Amino acid sequence: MIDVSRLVDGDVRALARGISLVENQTEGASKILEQVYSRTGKATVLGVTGSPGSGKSSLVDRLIASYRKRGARVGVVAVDPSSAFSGGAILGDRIRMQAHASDPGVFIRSMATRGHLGGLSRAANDAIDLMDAAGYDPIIVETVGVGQDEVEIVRTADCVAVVLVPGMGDDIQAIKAGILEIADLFVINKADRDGVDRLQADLEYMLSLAPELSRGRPAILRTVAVRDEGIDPFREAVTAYLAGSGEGRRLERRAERASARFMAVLQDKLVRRVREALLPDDIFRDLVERIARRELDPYSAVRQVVSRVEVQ
Ligand SMILES: Nc1nc2c(ncn2[C@@H]2O[C@H](COP(=O)(O)OP(=O)(O)OP(=O)(O)O)[C@@H](O)[C@H]2O)c(=O)[nH]1
Ligand SMILES: [Mg+2]
Repeated sequence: MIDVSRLVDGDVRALARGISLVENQTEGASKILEQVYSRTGKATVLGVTGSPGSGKSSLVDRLIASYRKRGARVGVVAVDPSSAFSGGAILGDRIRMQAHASDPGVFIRSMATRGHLGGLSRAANDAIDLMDAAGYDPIIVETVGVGQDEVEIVRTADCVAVVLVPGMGDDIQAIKAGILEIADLFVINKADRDGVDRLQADLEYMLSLAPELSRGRPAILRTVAVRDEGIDPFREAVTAYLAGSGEGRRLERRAERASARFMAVLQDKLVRRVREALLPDDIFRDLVERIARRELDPYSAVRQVVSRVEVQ
């Protein structure tokens, strides 16, 4: 267990330990969240997503500096895509954001996408809550914009920034599926490269085709993260979005997040309870083997188990 009052007082070690506990789903992790939850909800959660290598971590690093200049304490959850493509982003994140490692006003946590029994989204949201309770605001969440889990994590952030880079050809087509819908603002990073105007024009055209976006058209910004260009405007666009989107939109997002969190915890707990009560390891293995041998289908197997579950 950890000392929750120390975590709430901003003790960095208590926070780090708390996050490890919720990440590993250890006994007592849910107790911590039960105790801190009423103190959460104060921080603005900013989601930063986009293709692998688009410069998300570099942007987050510069954003941290921009927020720090204004005295904010910044929390970061960087979800490691664990892909061969990006070659170990945790290391990348560390290097990219290293400048802030010794700053007590910055708390950075990298999370691997693999090995999350209770779900990556649940773990990331728990970490956000703990940072929130510890007084960090804003909390920036970096995930790659591919994969259901990753998109799920940022989807319910208070503001979602989608990072694009010029010169990736069909990239904008790939981005179309799912990502366009969740963007509250677009950031064209690596604007030092050729093709920026073309990308912006493509994006604007695509947005013009989108069926009426209930929340208005997302702003499009240009940045060169490695040269610290366009970062303050990025931060200001986030603030403007939050101010302009109104309380109603914020509450709507938060209701979505609450619903997703409730369902994730419910699923997790129910599956555990059912496994404990009705499916000890040997029976579970036996069922799985029969399903693998096609002697039993998974639907019938679940129906049999569920029929033995009493609700109430
Ligand atoms: N030319 C140029 N390179 C950039 C810019 N921003 C980032 N980069 C470079 O792009 C590479 C990837 O940057 P990251 O910040 O790690 O990108 P990322 O999106 O976090 O990557 P993953 O987390 O692995 O998906 C690095 O080599 C950066 O130095 C930019 O504005 N211009
Ligand atoms: Mg990164």
